[in-house]
Amino acid sequence: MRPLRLLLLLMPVIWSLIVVPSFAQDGAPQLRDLPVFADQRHGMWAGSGNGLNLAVDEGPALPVDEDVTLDGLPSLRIEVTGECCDGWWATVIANENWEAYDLRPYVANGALEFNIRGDANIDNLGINLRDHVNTRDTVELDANTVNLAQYVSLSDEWQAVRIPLQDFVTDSDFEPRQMFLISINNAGDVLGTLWINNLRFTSPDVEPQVAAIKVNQVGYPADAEKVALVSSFTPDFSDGQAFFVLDAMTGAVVYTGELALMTDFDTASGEHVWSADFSDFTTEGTYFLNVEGADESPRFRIGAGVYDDLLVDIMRYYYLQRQGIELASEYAGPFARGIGHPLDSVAEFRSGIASSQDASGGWYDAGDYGKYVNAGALAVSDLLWAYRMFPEQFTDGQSNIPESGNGVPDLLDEVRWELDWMLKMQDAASGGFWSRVSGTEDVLPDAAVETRYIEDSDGSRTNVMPTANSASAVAALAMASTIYDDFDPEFAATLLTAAEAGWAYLEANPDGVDSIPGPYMDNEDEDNRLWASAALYNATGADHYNQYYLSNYQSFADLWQSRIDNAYGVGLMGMVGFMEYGMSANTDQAAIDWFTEQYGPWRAHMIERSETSAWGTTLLDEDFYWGSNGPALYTMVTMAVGDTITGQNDGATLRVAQQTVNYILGQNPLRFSYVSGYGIDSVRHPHSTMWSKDGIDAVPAGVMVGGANAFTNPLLYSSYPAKRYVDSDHAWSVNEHTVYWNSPLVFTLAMIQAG
Ligand code: 9MR
Repeated sequence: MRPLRLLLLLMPVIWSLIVVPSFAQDGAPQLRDLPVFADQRHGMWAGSGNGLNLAVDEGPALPVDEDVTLDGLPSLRIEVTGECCDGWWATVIANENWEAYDLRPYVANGALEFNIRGDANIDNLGINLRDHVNTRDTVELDANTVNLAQYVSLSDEWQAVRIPLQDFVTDSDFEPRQMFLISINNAGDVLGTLWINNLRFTSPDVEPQVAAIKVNQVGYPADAEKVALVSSFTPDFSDGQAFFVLDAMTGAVVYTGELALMTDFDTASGEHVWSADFSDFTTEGTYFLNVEGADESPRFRIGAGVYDDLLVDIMRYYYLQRQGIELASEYAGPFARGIGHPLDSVAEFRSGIASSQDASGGWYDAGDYGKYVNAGALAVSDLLWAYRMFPEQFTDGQSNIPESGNGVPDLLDEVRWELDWMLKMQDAASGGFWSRVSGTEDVLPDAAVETRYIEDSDGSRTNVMPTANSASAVAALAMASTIYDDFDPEFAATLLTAAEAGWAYLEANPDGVDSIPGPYMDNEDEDNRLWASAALYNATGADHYNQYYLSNYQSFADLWQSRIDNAYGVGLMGMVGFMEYGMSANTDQAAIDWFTEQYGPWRAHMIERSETSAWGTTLLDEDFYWGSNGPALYTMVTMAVGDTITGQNDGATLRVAQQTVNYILGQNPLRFSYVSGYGIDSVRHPHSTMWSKDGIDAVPAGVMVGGANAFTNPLLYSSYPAKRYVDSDHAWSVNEHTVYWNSPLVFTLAMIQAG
């Protein structure tokens, strides 16, 4: 045999001997096993009928058998008794919170694997995978059913079973991006017992490589630092290698630079990362980047006002989230709809303490239809901070909402929609605030005609107005009163009166009133009280509020060291209290000095985090929790306000803000823009009941989702925190939107636009 031919024949062997081991150490990691059942049930249903009887536990679900184990793991027991006739039994096994699995990389060579033992005569089982795609005519679609008997002959001994995913998906329209349950059922009348252990998806393959060049897919202001990133699991590029900026219209090279290695191993992505700095290229236009060995980058713009449209759409998101109003097509385009949840105007109290209450208006919180006082207060605060700091960015007529043209900046009209609702959530007698309107229904808003409830009861407690939630409403209303005073003094006075009545409620309940269990439950009211006192001091100048603030602020010193939320978040508002006080008139010098002393090192630490991260944000690996895009942006709000309070003006905050926006808009390990409609590769399937069910194969532009989450969703394939994400409307822990995540993005974009 000729040597070359021998070499070619041996290539696969050489490849596996040389390249694969090196991949394992320096390269893409092996795809994680995705759990279905290991030692606990998550989502599951089981049932039987017509003469067959499947043993079930409460749920109903398959029993977990702790006595029949393998490798220290229990098993799921399928125990069928009865008479044969036309009987059936079935079970479906989902996972955490019934969220979707992203099986795409597993499909080529992966498998559903498990161990099994049992009676030989119960092997005639159908096993299938089911997806869930709201935008398809058939929302839930089964792949091909396989029969267990094709893969194993059952016996009393444990046997390992491997069912290739190809057997399920070949010639099927099944959508592996949104697999959400496994179904197992009898394929005939079979009786007996079997046990399934360690059910999981596996693959011999490694994690897929995302396209190497990462840019902000919207673009960069001409005078901003413009540093794109190039990254890959293996060292595919080199320090000093040329990169090119090309004009998208002509294809001409307009700038040449050199890649600079940032890190050999970035723990957020598992990749080598290089930077491509073209900051000194400032000519307006549309461009893309090229590097030899990589696909060309998505297009991006350089110029003035690159975020103008984006800012408007992100504001318009709130209009589209409005409850209690018909959205006319003139303003909502294809997303026009009738009044959602019309019975909010006669909401009932869960405790039945009183007759109905008008709780209409405000924004739906997120992909669900809840309306929450503390989450809303945070969104209001961010949006009003944006106006307070950068008023020239917000004009009347800017966002095509019904109030456009009324002489008031559209942003303030929009926020007023929420404030009016918040006022309705206040109890006139005590001044306290009920915390939420719940009652999510899985239908379009205008079809949601069931009674909605103000949640005010918890066991024997009735008419509960939690003090943490009440204090957050007080703070938001007090802050708003100072801003609306310029446009509508009467409304501003109403807001202030409500805020002061709310403060009286807080004073009447010094020991606090606990929350109602459920979303955004918050039993620590001190931070909200601090926030409220500062906002009321700013609004009134009354010494009483000043004294409260001065007596309490130092007990929040640990916020400057806290790693949680970087700055603030729902239920964690002490930092915003500092911000409110710092921006007030006639402040106590010692309190301002204290702020300045604490803020300096905190700010330096945040800048250091940004400089240390290849991706330029302040997120540490441990910050990739539910809604990670939020804290990255909250940090920017705190830095911008903190800089103003302390007179800091070195440009670092703007730089970090730009990098954070770059990250959100596609300069991230997934090369993915987390804002719908902005970027060639951007969010298309946010978790949202109304946009999933409206029959429109598109979602509004300007919706930012929560982003990578390494903690609560074990169904995502990547081993690296910044890649734990899937654009699936069935994956709410990574792909939901909220009013309090879009809000710091409004702020941060306004900051960048203001320059
Ligand atoms: O943002 C919330 C996150 O921190 C929690 O872990 C999660 C589970 O309780 O809930 C998130 O908030 C959701 C809220 O409960 C309901 N509206 C949508 C919110 C965003 O997903």
